[in-house]
Amino acid sequence: MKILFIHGPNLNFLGKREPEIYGTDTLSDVNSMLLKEAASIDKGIEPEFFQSNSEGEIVTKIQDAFENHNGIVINPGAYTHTSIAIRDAILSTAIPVVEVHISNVFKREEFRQKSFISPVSVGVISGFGINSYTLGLKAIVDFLKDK
Ligand code: CA2
Repeated sequence: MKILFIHGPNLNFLGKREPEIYGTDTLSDVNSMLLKEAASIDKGIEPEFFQSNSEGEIVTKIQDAFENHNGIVINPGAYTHTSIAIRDAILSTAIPVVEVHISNVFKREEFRQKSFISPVSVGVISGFGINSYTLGLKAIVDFLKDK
């Protein structure tokens, strides 16, 4: 089972800025944690990691996942609240997607409470720090196993 993790814009700064909101773990810590978690769930899970600050690169990565990956866990970062292009890419590939956020976007500014991605996702996990990613992994794996 191939799972693609997509980290959107500015998440390469994780652990380096704004620790009060996003914590002190770096993106590479998150990816290592996910590799361990995946192996402990099922050795057949093959995670792949991708980070980009560019909307077009994220769209292309989602298109490339077509017929190559079984599921996607995405933190679209600020593109969550703006990107019809990422939403359309998810719709066109029809790959099951779980949307994750480190912070609870519903407790923050009003503009963060609108997501263009949630309506085309299987579900959303928001507010559990970096654990949102492990919960996202479990959610996509369970969803794919039940399918
Ligand atoms: O809570 C989340 O995971 C967000 O997707 C993070 C985005 C934000 O625009 C969304 O509304 C919610 C921002 C990512 C910025 O990541 C940083 C991490 C560390 C330091 C600075 C930025």
